[in-house]
Amino acid sequence: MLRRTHNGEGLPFYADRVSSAKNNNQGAGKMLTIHGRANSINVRKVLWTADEVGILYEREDWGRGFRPVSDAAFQAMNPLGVVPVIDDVGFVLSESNTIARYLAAKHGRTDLLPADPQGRAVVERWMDWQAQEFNNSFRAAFLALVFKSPLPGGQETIDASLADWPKKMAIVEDQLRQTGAYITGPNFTLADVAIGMAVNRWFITPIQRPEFPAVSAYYDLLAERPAYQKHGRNGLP
Ligand SMILES: N[C@@H](CCC(=O)N[C@@H](CS)C(=O)NCC(=O)O)C(=O)O
Repeated sequence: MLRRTHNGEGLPFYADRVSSAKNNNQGAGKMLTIHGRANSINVRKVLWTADEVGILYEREDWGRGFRPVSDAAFQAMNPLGVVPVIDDVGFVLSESNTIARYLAAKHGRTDLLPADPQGRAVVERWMDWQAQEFNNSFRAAFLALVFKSPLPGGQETIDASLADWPKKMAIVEDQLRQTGAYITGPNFTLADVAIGMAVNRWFITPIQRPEFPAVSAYYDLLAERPAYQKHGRNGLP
C-alpha cells in the first residue's frame, strides 16, 4: 500500500504551514488521507487545494491503474466508485469541489473561499460551471485524443466536443479579460483550482487551439504557484 506525505515528497515552501496544521486538531499519527491516483484531474484539485492550505496529508492510490474503485474497501468510502475521497480522521467525503471547499472552510481560508454569502457564491458559481458545463464540453475530445478511448457516438461525439470546447474557453477568455488576473477577480480563489485544472487540459491536449491571450496569461500566472506546478501544470494531461 502506497502511503506518502506531501512533506515527504519535498515542498519545503510549506514547512511552516505544515507545522501549524499539525497543531490544529490533527494529532500525532492522525492526519488527512486523500484517496485517489495523483494523475486524476479531480484528485489533483484536492492535492492542489491541500497544498495551498498547507495541510499535512497522506495519499493512497486508488483508481485506474491502481487498486480498483470497485473494491469493497473503496465502495465503503464512496459507493459512487470515483476518486477522490478524503478521510479526515473519520470524516469521509467525496466530490472534488466539495472537498476543496471543506478544506478551505475548515482551515479558515476565507481568501480561497470567502465567508460572506455573496463572495462565496461568486467562487462557487465558477466551480459549479467547471464541473457541470466546462468539463462536459471537453470530456469526449480529451478521452479520444489523449487516452484513445472508444466513445459512444464515435467521431460525431468527438466533433461535437471539439466544437463546444473553444466556446467554453471563450467564456473563460472573456471573464479573464475583465478581471485581468484570476477567474473571479484580482485574487486567487478555489474557483481557480477548478478552472486552472481544466485550462491545463486545454493546453496539453493535441488539438488546434484558437488564440486566447488572456487564458495563456492566466496559465502562466497560475504557474507561479508551487502547488500548481506540482499538481496542475506538471506535464500530466
Ligand atoms: N464529480 C466527481 C467526479 C470524480 C471522477 O470522475 N473521478 C474519476 C477520475 S478523474 C474516477 O474516479 N475514475 C475512475 C477510476 O479512476 O478508476 C468529482 O469531482 O470528484
